[in-house]
Amino acid sequence: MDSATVGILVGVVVLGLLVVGGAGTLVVWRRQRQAASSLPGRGVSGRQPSPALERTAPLWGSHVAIRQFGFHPEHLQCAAGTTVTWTNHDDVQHTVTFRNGMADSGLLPHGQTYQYTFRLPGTFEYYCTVHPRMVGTVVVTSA
Ligand SMILES: [Cu+2]
Repeated sequence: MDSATVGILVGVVVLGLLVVGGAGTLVVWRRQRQAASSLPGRGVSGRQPSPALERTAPLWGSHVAIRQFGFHPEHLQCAAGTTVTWTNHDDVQHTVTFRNGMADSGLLPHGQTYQYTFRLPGTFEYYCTVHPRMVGTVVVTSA
C-alpha cells in the first residue's frame, strides 16, 4: 500500500466519522425538540406530530374506552376546551395518569368513568400506574 492509498483510506474514514457524528447530533436535537413540544402551552410546536403518532393517526373525539388492558383509541385528538371521558370496561382497576403530573384519575373500578377538560393545546401522554405498558396520548389543538 503506497502513501497515496493510505491517505485516501484515512480521508474516507474521517469523512465517515464526520457523517455519523453529524447524524447523531441531529437525532439529539430532534429528541430535544420533541420533548419541548410535549410540554403544555406550546401550541404551535405541539401540533407537530411525533413519529410515533404518525404511525397511528389520532382519532378525533372525546371518549376513550379502557378495554382489554388498552386505551381505545390510543391516540385521541380534540380541540382545546374539550372534556374527555375515559370509561373502564375491564374487570380490573386501571388509572389514567398523565406523565407531566397534571392529573391522575386514581384507581377506576369496572364501569367507572373519569373526565378531564383540556384547556391548553399540546400533546399529553398518559398511562396506567397499575399496568405501565398501557399508554395513551391526547393531542389537543387550538380551539
Ligand atoms: Cu391498568
